[in-house]
Amino acid sequence: MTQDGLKQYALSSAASHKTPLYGTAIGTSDLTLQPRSRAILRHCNLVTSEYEMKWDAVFRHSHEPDYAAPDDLVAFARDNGLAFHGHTLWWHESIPASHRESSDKVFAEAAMQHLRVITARYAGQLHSWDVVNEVLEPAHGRDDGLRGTRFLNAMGPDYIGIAFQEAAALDPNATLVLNEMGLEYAHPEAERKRRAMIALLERELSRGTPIACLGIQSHLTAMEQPRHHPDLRAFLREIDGMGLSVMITELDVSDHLCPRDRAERDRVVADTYRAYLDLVLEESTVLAVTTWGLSDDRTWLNAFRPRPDGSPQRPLPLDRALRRKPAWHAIKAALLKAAAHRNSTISD
Ligand code: 9MR
Repeated sequence: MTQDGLKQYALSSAASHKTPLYGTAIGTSDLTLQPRSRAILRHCNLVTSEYEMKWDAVFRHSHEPDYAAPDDLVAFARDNGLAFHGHTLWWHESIPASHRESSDKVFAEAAMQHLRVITARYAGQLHSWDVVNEVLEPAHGRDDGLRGTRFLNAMGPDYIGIAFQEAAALDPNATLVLNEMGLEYAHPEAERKRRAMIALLERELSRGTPIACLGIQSHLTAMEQPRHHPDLRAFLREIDGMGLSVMITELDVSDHLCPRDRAERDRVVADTYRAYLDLVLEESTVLAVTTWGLSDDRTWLNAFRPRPDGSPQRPLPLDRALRRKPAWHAIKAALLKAAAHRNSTISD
């Protein structure tokens, strides 16, 4: 079957033209396994790097950077006509071991050097970059809601603006994304984070920081994520009103609170995908929907949030045999609904 023939049955065909791209996080091990790389090509029109592009990953083996893995990922996307989303330039959890104890000055210089070199290396080849990741943590007690990190300590609160200015100068065509976790939840801390995000974006945009898009990670939990979520809706309207697009950057649905029965679990997970995507796609200009893995054997959740009964999590669109689950159909339906809506709005 030709690639076009495959695409016609794929999520990426629901996600085309005026609709968001659909993608997955990948690693280089996915590229060499034939059924897996085939599934990626079949279902996606965007890919992102799950960890191999991060600062600590690039400096994993020595003081010299090694770009072999990100080079392979970017080449895979280019050779197969997929958009590539870079993840991520500055994240407090991906600092190389050699810089955990370095002075603020040395740290700031090294962080800037990493940002400049990797942005320049892939300039013109990426659809978008997560420039900074998880910069807010209201529980850390600052008035501006910023997370206390080495980046903040070494460079002060201007570090976010600096990162975006540098990235924009080196790769003017990439959409620059500020990526955040926990904006999508229903508890009071999430609302505090949403308020802090609005204030941060207003501050940065008013001083000309070239943020184009808000990345909403969207690691959801089935039976916890509310079907109706007026606070999230209001937040997304405010983001839209600021002229920012949205990317759903790390979507998955943990089933650790669901009953063991597989069919029931899959139904609840799919339902969570559908309600969430419908809401975000209704309120935002969504550039891409990315799931944090494509099939259930490639999820971080078994390690991070194991099910109490010990059975493996089923949080992604495909099962371990790469067969479509109800979640796949839920994503497809949400993307098609968004496409129909956008087309009717455009022709109005
Ligand atoms: O899923 C990623 C895992 O394989 C890596 O070991 C880990 C550390 O680099 O990062 C995980 O991805 C995280 C993402 O980069 C940022 N948001 C939370 C994700 C899950 O922890």
